[in-house]
Amino acid sequence: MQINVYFVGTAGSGKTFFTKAFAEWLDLKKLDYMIINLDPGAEYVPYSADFDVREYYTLEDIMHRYKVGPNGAQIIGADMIATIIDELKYEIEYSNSEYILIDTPGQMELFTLRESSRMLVNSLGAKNSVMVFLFDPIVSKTPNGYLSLLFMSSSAVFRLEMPQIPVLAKSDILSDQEIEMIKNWSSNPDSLLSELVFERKTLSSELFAVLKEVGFFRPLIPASAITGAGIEDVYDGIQEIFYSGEDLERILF
Ligand SMILES: Nc1nc2c(ncn2[C@@H]2O[C@H](COP(=O)(O)OP(=O)(O)OP(=O)(O)O)[C@@H](O)[C@H]2O)c(=O)[nH]1
Ligand SMILES: [Mg+2]
Repeated sequence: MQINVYFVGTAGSGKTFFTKAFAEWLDLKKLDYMIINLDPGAEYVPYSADFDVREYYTLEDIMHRYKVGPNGAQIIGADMIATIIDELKYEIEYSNSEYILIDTPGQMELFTLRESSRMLVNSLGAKNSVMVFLFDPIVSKTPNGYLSLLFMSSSAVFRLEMPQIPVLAKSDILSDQEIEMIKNWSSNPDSLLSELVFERKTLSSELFAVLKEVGFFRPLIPASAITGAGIEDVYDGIQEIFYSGEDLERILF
């Protein structure tokens, strides 16, 4: 079975390095994979990509060709993903790898909100896809920051309609206490509610209740691309989604 693993998260949350660390872990397990870079703006990637969107276009090309600034170019670049789908699909089929690791563009909305990404996901197979969502460790340290990221991770599920594994990224820069505190918020929402600081109490507590009710709170997996901590748990999470016989619709809330 071919499994597509999308690494998604806010800018700088660690997607690219996590893709690399996950690939190295698959290497150790002697599992077959392919790495795909979908970020046309990446200056440097620490892995050797089997398919790199920058071979087709880069942010710089787009800025010159369409006379736009970096933000406009990012959006055009995200939409241009649609033009390389057939080629990418062919390469994936040709490689016959079990794991397809997909490093997505810097700003998460470039991937989660654009129609071309949905086309890509559907074309490569939505049913055999999973998203590893990286929670930025610094933002996650405050109750309001963590809740905001939870909204963003929920919107990615809502938009891309695939199961998600929530990961507390770069956990090596957090203390054990901080990791425990954030993990506790993710698995025990009421512990978070008591710490949230809001001016407009009603709105926030109602939104909170919806997230809780729908089941968006799920235990975060602390992980680090530097120490390798948690990578195996992420792998186990993927196995559970695809091989435990659980109903995928249920996992999608
Ligand atoms: N301490 C620590 N630093 C990390 C880890 N993962 C990534 N970093 C650092 O965080 C920075 C951003 O990491 P990237 O993997 O490039 O993040 P990204 O989400 O791909 O970033 P963009 O694609 O530019 O949005 C880099 O300087 C990395 O060295 C980690 O597990 N621990
Ligand atoms: Mg990146």
